[in-house]
Amino acid sequence: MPLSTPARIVSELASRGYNAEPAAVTRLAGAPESETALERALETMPDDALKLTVDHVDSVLDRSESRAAATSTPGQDAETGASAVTSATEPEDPSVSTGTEPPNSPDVGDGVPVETKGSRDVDISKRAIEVANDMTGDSTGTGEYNDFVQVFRDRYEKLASKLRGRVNHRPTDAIENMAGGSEAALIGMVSDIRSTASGHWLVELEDTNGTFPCLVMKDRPIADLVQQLLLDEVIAVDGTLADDSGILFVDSLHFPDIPRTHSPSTADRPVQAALISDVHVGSQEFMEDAWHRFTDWLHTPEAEHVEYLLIAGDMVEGVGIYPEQDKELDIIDIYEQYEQFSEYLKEVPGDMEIRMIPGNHDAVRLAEPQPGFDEELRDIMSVHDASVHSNPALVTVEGVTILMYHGVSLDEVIAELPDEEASYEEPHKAMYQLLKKRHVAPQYGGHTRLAPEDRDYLVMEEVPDVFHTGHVHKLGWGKYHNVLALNSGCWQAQTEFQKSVNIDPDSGYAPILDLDTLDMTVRKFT
Ligand code: D5M
Ligand code: FE
Ligand code: ZN
Repeated sequence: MPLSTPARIVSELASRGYNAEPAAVTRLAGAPESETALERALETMPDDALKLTVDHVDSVLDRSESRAAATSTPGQDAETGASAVTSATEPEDPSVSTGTEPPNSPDVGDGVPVETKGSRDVDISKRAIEVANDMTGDSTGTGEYNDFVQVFRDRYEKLASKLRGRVNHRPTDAIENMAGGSEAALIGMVSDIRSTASGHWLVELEDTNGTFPCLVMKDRPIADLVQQLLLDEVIAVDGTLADDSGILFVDSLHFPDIPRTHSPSTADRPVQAALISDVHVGSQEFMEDAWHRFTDWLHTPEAEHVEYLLIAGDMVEGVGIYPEQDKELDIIDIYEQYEQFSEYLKEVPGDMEIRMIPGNHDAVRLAEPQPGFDEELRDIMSVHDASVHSNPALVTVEGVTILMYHGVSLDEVIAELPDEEASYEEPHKAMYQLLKKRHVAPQYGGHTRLAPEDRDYLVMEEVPDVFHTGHVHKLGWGKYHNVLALNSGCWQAQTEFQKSVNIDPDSGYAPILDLDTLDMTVRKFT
């Protein structure tokens, strides 16, 4: 049997009762004569060793550099691989300390490859996880015009219901018939935003009965709010009708928003979740060594409370996502990318509960909501009993409701809104805007594509306790009306495209959330 793929090497090792470091498997797979190299490596392994290490494979392959030498940088502990550990409870003030615990991975060669056992003492009977808003398998949309009408109607209804208590609104066609000069309010979807010749703002709102023009004067404080508007979001306005009742002069503007009184739920025991995204397996820039350090760390007593792993999309690099992307692919076959991703998932302690949603690099439709893959891919990714949900999905972990959304709309929010409200440097602030609009992808037709379904799965009907996104490859978090917004960075080093547009990704960080306090600690594995 030719040992051409990592999966075959792993099963060959397992059949002989050995574990292996994943990097050792990769090295063997890449060797010109992998079968011979594997035999030589096993023959020359120390008698008491049960795990084939990358160093050992390197010595067999006569490679000059070892993994530790290749990856250590000043300030890191090449021996433990744990590197610098960043720990912070306040986003503004991340204190840095250095990891001291060596990853302790007592391996038991029982035929389960690249899995370590026995270092974690967890009681899985205390676990509780529920998922809502997962539309996988329930897609009804045909992409016809009527579906769009239906989904926008549903969006309007759901978001208008959040605004009804705040204004005494009338439908657009009734407002046209009100007396000039009277007070009026309406709730509508933003269908146009224009500045007038004299610099005021004309915002057109649409409800199920028609549209109505609303004027925001440039010198009013609410003019700043117009800068935050996106097309297709639902807002309420209050104001005075012009003499001919043809336009509303706006006095106040309201977003559906998160109530300031929101009081998040917490777990009733010390338990943690690692919230990551954008692994990009299959890309030449996938940071394999950082990933190994992360999964090694998960096996240490220090990570004993980390019982959940949530991955917010872009598990693999995908194929044909961006022009010229193929030049930076390490694995060109999409199925092989998922198979390799599964190998990396196997490194995660077997007792951990894993939940994932797709992103724009994954092999599902790009239009949102994205279903949680087809049977075949779910099967490939089922190595760890991991579950896949749709993008977005609402995952409640021991009482803490986490809205998982990949985050393509963040590019849109950042492009459209002023820098102080949304920037790549502070991705959590762009997330605040989505929370305020109670919709994960308000504006349709730019970066974000929409698949019309019988209802709008992208509306935030329920207030989440935590909002978890990825996509922009920047790490940032903060609280908005008591909701923790976290954008989780990535496991991919800077790509050629990112270099060309000056995106400096935050790679190799694992944000760890205390589910009992909603405090965050960020660990760095590069
Ligand atoms: O995208 C990561 C980030 O980089 C996200 O903000 C989009 C942006 N990006 C990356 N590559 C491209 C290209 N080729 N065109 C436009 N924008 C890009 P991700 O989708 O996770 O790779
Ligand atoms: Fe990504
Ligand atoms: Zn993405």
